[in-house]
Amino acid sequence: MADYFLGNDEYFKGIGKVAYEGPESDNPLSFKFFDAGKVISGKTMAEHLRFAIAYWHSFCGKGSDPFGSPTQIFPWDDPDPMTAAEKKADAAFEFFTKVGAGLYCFHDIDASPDGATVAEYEKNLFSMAEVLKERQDATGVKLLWNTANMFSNPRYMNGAATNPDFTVLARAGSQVKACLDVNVMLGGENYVFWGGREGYMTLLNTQMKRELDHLAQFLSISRDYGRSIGFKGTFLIEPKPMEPTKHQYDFDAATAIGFLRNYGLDKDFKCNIENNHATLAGHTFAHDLQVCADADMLGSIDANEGDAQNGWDTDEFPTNVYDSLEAMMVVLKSGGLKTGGLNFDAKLRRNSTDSEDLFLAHIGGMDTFALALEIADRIITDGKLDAMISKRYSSFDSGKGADFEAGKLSLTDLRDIAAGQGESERISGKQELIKNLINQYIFG
Ligand code: XLS
Ligand code: NI
Ligand code: NI
Repeated sequence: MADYFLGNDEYFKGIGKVAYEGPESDNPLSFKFFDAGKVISGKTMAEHLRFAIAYWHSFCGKGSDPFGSPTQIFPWDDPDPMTAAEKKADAAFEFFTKVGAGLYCFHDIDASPDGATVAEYEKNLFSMAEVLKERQDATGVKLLWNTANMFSNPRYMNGAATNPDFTVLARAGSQVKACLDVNVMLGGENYVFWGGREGYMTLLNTQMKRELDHLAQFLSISRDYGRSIGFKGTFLIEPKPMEPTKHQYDFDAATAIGFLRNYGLDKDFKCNIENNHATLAGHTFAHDLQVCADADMLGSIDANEGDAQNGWDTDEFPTNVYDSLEAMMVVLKSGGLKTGGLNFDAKLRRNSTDSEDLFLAHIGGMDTFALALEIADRIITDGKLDAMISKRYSSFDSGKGADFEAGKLSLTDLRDIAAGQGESERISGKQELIKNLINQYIFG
């Protein structure tokens, strides 16, 4: 990956390319566990993990919250919006190359100023896409996915594709069309729909079925347009149960997959699973990943984590090795991330205001997933856990259990088998043993 800032203003002054220095290093600006070129089961760590940087949190989010103003002062700010956007792109590519992430993700209006009209919006976006293309070519950094922000502008307060007002739906369509054009220009590997306001605040004013039909129709024509202009990648739905709506239609992986299948969209769409969204839905990260893996719908991952005591999307950088490890076990067993990636949809805390903090946050996230990858690979290759699981289900491997799986037994057959077999043994699930074993793999 070529360095980017050479010849431009350097925004993260005094910070060079982050290198692997190993677990003994006391240099905070080095990787302790992420060793990009290290081969694990036939692929390098970088190939397995496919890290991506989220433009919005890292280069747009200024730390404001409902109680206070921005705390971040970006050296790439500029009073002229197009100049600011170009400087931001320079800062972003400087960061990508210094931290060593090969992929990035952005919303349209993260990268380019919004417009008062469709034409103005398109003009800004297409001109910024040229800028991004140049930076991609200069550095080798690639686009994991882009998306349309159809939730911030007040016009989307009642939804975008599920808005009861057709004029708003049409405007949303204009954004998706432009974003797909840009995706193809930039060689994006996926295209994301996160339906932040696709849901309702109260059922008392909502025709839910009609809104879901509209959403499906909107996604279908977006798919058709994307395919017609040569988009060969995967469309991704990013489930989230709520926030900002009271109820979001893509509640969790199972709901999103049911919706996609119901409307015949499951050939072109997969899921982008975010840890903090899964936990908001009352699941674990691994649960939503497993639901996708089992349905061959695992597209990509928004790597972050929530706060166990909070009921909202706090978008923290992942540092929890245990959760990440369970996630990586699902990913590895399902054949890896393929065209997906690990996108750090995570933000610095409001009071993390040093320019090195963005590096430290990403280094921590990358190291966490590197550890998770190594340990998950060890657990899988070792086979002890898998052997325990196989044994647990072995009554279905042969005899009547296998006949049941093959659809050869009726309910009456089950009755007759049960009548002749006596009481079942109690077979322990061995949860305590398994958890101890995992700790042994982590710390042993
Ligand atoms: C918000 C979502 C959002 C999507 C992209 O909760 O995670 O950031 O990833 O629109
Ligand atoms: Ni996300
Ligand atoms: Ni989120």
